[in-house]
Amino acid sequence: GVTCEDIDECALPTGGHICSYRCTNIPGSFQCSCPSSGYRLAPNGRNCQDIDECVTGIHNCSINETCFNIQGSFRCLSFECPENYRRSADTFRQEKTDTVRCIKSCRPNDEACVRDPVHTVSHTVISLPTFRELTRPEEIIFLRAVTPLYPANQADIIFDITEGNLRDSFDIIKRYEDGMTVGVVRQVRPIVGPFYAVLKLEMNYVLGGVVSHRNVVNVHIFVSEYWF
Ligand SMILES: [Ca+2]
Repeated sequence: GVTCEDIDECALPTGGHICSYRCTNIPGSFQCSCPSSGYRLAPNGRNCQDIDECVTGIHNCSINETCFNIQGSFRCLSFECPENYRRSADTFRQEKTDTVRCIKSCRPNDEACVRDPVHTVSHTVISLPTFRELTRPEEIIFLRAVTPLYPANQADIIFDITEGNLRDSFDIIKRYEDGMTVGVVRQVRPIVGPFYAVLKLEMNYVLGGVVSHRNVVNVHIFVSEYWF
């Protein structure tokens, strides 16, 4: 007779890459599995896919909270607008948006409010995998300067990260795309999750050396403990 020997696919030199998470050798084959919660096995039987709890409705967020899907989980968050700001209408309309925007709305004759260059304050949530090593910067957020408020030759736009940039893991560069100015936030150092940080960004319209208009964006960054 002929005896067949089982090949342990999981132990092959490529074994670490057969499954994106865990590999179990079974007679004649192998079986991939995913972390016990938050992921499902993809149709290819190898990769792990995040479950979008916000879409599937299995989240437990209250009516006052917004459900944000993240890799491997979800978060129920509620963002209040600061004093003198009102929630932008488009935040209400598109329920699936990952951004909450507050626009300045001064009371009549409130000069200090009018002079304050901060025009909008936003909160946005992003979810990243663990990048154990970065061969090049990973571009994660794009801030588009929507309208050239002033003639391009007079105004400058300056992007800045003002808070939350632990170990200088992120930077922000300016780029021109299709005649538009874009601020690109990049992850430049590896971060091993689970990790959470709030990165505070500023987009400043500078006219004659003075900030005439500032948009503040609070980016809530969730880094999953896995690379997928
Ligand atoms: Ca999820």
